Amino acid sequence: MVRLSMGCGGALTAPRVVLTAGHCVTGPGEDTSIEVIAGVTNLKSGRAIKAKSVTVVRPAEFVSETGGDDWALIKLDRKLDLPILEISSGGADETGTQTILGWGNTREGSMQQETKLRFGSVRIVPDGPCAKAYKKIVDLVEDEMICAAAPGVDSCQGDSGGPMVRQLARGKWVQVGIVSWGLGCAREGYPGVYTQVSKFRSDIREAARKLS
Ligand code: 4AZ
Repeated sequence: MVRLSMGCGGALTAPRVVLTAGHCVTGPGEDTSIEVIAGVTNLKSGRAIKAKSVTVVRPAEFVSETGGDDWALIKLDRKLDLPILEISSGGADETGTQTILGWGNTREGSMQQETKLRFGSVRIVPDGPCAKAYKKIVDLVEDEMICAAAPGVDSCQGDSGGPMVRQLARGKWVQVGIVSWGLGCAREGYPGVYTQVSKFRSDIREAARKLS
């Protein structure tokens, strides 16, 4: 997991490529403005590994987080010697308990981002009930979004772009979602909404391969 200077999270999907949310970047093309902090949970640690962006890839279909296609890749100025987070191929990974993590706000409306990485457990909310919850606000793009919630636990502002992960039986972690949007944070009846990365797995892998 990495922290991005515009105030988002991300995950290392290849040694030189960060996967984040489409709405965290200003668009595709050359972008040398993003600073990346990796390899630490405490952003102020002297052991932090720092890198800069070179280019950004974002699907042409992206308009805004609620419209779907909310993913982007950031090519770094160098390879990082850190573990890679694999993207889930879907199926049983997209059920049950998930872990969300980030340096974002610990409550809705709080202005403060965290120095230490925080994490929490949430459970997948099926598309039907999630779409129903948001019906009055927006139509959930059910095949590109996956919802998750737990009482008092949620992603929040500043967590966007970071991963939702699941631990497999053998102990290995896979990425199931990207923090995307939601109404407020941890509001009862309004799950957090995540980019369903399994649906973009081949697009993301192909784009990352071209960047590497
Ligand atoms: C945000 O503003 C944000 N509760 C991220 C996730 C959620 C809400 C807001 C989901 O970046």
